[in-house]
Amino acid sequence: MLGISRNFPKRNFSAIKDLELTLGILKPDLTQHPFNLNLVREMIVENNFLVIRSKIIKMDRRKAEEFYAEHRGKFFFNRLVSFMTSGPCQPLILAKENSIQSWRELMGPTKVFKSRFSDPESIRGRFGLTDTRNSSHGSDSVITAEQEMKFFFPEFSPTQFYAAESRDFCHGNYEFDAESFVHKKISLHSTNLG
Ligand code: RTP
Ligand code: MG
Repeated sequence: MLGISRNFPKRNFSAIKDLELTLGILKPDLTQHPFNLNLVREMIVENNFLVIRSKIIKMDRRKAEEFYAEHRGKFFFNRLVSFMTSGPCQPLILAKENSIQSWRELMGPTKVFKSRFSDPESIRGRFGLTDTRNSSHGSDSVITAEQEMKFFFPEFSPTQFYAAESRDFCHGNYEFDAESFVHKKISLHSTNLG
């Protein structure tokens, strides 16, 4: 269902200055709508986000409640947790200069009934269904980005990424794997062996 591949555009390989990491989630309303899911994936690549890590998971109630703990007690909490456990989610580690703000701009405002008018070309403006079923999540600060990356990708180390991978990405030394929806560092060793 989620393994659709289309021809994604290649980005212009110019040097990038500083990659910032953020955590995005493609929510169940999107993952259960393959045509829209693929359009959003295209938006991500076209907007020059590098997809550093990507996985598809199904959250159980405990995990979703933990992720949204800051919203416990709010009127939409139960609805939000039920929605987030209703189907697969695709958490993503995204990299770009100023990625936290840039990803939130691409998502558009939280409230879909607003974003359809104010930001019709954003992810939520184009694909969101309701104020809760709003297609995507994005970290709102450097601190939450770190916490949320750890929550979904405990095996990923930002320190290790900056030490071992980010330079290659900054210099365009990567390729895009549409099937797994991730940008991969090109191993010069393996290409030389041909
Ligand atoms: P997110 O955390 O998902 O990136 O969204 P956000 O910062 O823009 O919004 P936030 O206030 O953190 O709310 C988290 C998620 O709760 C759902 N929500 N439903 N009135 C409602 O029904 C309502 N309000 C918020 C949305 O899924 C929102 O993204
Ligand atoms: Mg939030």
